[in-house]
Amino acid sequence: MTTPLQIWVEEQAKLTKPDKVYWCDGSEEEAHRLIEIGMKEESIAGTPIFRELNQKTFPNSYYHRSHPTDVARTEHLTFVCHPDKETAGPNNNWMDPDEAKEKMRGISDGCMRGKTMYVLPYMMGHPQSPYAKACVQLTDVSYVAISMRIMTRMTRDVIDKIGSREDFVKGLHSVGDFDPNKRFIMHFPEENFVWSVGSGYGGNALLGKKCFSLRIASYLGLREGWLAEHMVIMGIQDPRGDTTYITAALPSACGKTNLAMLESALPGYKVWTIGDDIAWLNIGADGRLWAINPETGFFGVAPGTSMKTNPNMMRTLKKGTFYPTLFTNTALNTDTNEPWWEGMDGAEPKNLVDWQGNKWDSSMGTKAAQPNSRFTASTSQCPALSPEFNNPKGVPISAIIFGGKRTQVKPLVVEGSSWQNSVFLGARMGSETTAAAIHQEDVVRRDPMAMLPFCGYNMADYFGHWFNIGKRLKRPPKIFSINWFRTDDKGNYIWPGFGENIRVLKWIVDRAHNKVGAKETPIGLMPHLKDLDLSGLSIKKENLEKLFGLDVKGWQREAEDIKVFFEKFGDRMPKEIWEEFYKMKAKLGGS
Ligand code: SAT
Ligand code: MN
Repeated sequence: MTTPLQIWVEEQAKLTKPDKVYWCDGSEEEAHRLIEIGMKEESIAGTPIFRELNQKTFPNSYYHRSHPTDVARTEHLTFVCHPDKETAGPNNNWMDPDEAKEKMRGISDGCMRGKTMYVLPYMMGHPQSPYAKACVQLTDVSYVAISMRIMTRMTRDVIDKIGSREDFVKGLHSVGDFDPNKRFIMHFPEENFVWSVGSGYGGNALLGKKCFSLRIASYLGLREGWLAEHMVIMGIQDPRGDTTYITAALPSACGKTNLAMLESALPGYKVWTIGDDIAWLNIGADGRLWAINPETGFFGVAPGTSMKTNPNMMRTLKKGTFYPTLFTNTALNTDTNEPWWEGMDGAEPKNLVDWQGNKWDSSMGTKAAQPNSRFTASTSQCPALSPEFNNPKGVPISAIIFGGKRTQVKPLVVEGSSWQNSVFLGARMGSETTAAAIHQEDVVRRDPMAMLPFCGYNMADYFGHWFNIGKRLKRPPKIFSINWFRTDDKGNYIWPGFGENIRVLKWIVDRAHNKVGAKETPIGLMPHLKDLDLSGLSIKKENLEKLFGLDVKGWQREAEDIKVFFEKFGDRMPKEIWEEFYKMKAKLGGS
């Protein structure tokens, strides 16, 4: 009997016209075969898809160079195609679904000619989890097939699981000819379908990640009563041995991976990693919020990663198991055949080529590694991986953190005073832009809950959904905002960050367990300095003021910017958001 899955694959093959259709089984043997093909048969702009790295120091690692125009997410080419524009909201690009499909059919006709179509059956979430979803992605490049094998649970069992069902999650991906004018990432939330052409870059091409697990899943969550969030999931073990689970949302390239596997600077504390990018949050029978990580890999920013900033990630990258590790658009040390990037430990190697293969040294004033160069590695290789990682139920969440990169105005940590105030606290977040997407860098943009590029529907409804979830929780987590990125007058970071962030996490955990008090301020609850363990740090008094004080003038300006953003949502914005906004504004005083 022909199944809906087989029919769908045949239809896509008829349109894209590959030479071969190959159904992946996710095995180790297959991964080796595809890497061989990527080293010998497939290429991008004349460069083989994979090149073997030093197998002694970086076992089972391979190097990949993307097309030079294809190095980050392209938000301006990303569309969410609900039948009506209002459902997509001002936070998304929108196209009518029929028009979008027509356009994509034109671009996709024959786009896999001369290539193999890989059929990738995969699960997002543990197969035994009630929250897991069965998915199939088609792609025409081995890099994406191998990346998906690292990032998801890819097995043939998924095909049996789908059986004769039609409601599996569908992804059609082709790199096309990398022409940026024919590059689109189209989402069809009503059909659980993503159609992406023209880019091989992570967030545009690994369709289980941002496209499904956030944009499409957030809309599923709205209809089914759960949340798909851009969040780290981690356990914090205290000196007594008790572990408290928290999640943390930060925009792309703001340190989520470093946070997720932080090595504690405070004795007796230990962090357990569950995820570094995506959390699916469901309300458990006990009325608590429970989190699973639907992914099985890390797709993290390489520059700045070192034994000092993220020792667990460096260990993960060098672990070498039957999952390959990939390095994309880093520089290469041509003496040792190792990947290299700015901020790596040790002196600058003598013989380097940059991410485009040109001879490079730092006197040239350019970057050797593309600023958004990435590693792709299996979570199973992480020494801090939580024993709960594969628990199909997930872990119960006691605190949620919203963060962003703000060199000015925002203090180190603030707590929401109620669920309503906390949703507003998440909604008002802003962050300076990074290299993770193609746009001007280092400008502040509002990025509520770090979901601006990932919420698959109108964000006004998303805030409403957060309020509704709160009403159903019997034991809601406490909610905080953090900012590790304040700078002094010379532009140097004030807060030491990385392993020292445990000091703030400790306060958050203590608050979650009602062990310490907090003081009320116009923007929320802030710590009494005596409750924060700052022992051994030397932070100047004026800088402590920046981290823990309230810049009233700065916040009055901030309020104006927040208002302009909120107004975009018109009448659809929940009234609770405006209530909290005007409460804050009144407390801040001024005009
Ligand atoms: O490109 S990804 O979306 O996968 C990574 C990121 O930007 O967070
Ligand atoms: Mn991310």
